[in-house]
Amino acid sequence: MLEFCQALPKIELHAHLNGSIRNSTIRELAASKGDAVGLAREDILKITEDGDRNLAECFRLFDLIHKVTTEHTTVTRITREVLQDFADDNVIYIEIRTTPKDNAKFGITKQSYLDSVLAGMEGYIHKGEGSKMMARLILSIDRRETTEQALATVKLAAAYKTKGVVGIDLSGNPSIGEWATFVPALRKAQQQGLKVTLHAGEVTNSTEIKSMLEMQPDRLGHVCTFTDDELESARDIPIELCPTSNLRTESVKSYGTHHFGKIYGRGMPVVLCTDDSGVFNTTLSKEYAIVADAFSMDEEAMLQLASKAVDYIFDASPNVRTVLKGKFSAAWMRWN
Ligand code: 6MZ
Repeated sequence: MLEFCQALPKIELHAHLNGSIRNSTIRELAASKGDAVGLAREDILKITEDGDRNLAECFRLFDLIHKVTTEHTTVTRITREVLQDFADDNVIYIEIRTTPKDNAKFGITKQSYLDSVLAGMEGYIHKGEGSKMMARLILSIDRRETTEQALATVKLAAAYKTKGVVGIDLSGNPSIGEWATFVPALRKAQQQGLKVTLHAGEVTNSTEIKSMLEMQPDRLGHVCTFTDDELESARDIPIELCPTSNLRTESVKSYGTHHFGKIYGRGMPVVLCTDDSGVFNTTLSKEYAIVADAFSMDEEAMLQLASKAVDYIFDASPNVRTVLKGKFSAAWMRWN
């Protein structure tokens, strides 16, 4: 099944840039500047080892990774490498997401960070010409940020709509930050015609989930703690599910009990994603194979699942959808 999933054309809609960096690149960056930024050998091992880590540990790892991705050239390099890795895994369209960062010490502003990411995406932001994977960008608001910082990210996203930015994401440590802090920016994004996806229910917080659903986001990520009623209220919202991430961060107990089963079983819109392929040592093909195995799904069901994701992308261009649908039609022909 893994081989079949590798050959399958796939769409990735939930992948964080700094969580998707190759381990070899992290090691190389840390070796060249680890001491200067206070990154110890044990820290590098922690980032690159293949073990489970709970959510809190995970966010400590991201802070360590951010210590070595502080230069514009590095940001461009990791973007290029991450996209190459997804393309090599037969991903035909990706919406990569990242948090624009201000870092005065290194001469980085949110805008210059964004420009560096877009430089790494060069060649991938086409509308379907040629055979190369298409890529779009979602700008993340980190739950540590203030209302002003979140608004600054949305302002940037709106200004870069014609350059490949398609939406706004709310992410970061789910145990910190107040929903009310982010509402002005998220509403602004909706007013500006940007799509919105929210990390929802990574930890139990029914009040926040209710407010999130009232906002009518375009997609939701994770939804691990959603009750049956909450899932029913989210019935028409495409859900981004990341099985390995959820298992490794101890948000779900096993693949077999992953809420994919419930969501898919109810016929709700769902897309499989990697979340942080570097940190969790996974690929999108592996996520498909894991789900096929855990829920006894055959090749036809997996092809169907992969094809449906075209309907959930944020890029509104009919041409892009037509090209993607054409690639899935070709895959169906080959399979038959
Ligand atoms: C919530 C997550 C996440 O933005 O620096 N991030 N937020 N839940 C998760 N589940 C494990 N995984 C990653 O990529 C790293 C950032 O993405 C968010 C966190 O804010 C993390 O700092 P960028 O490219």
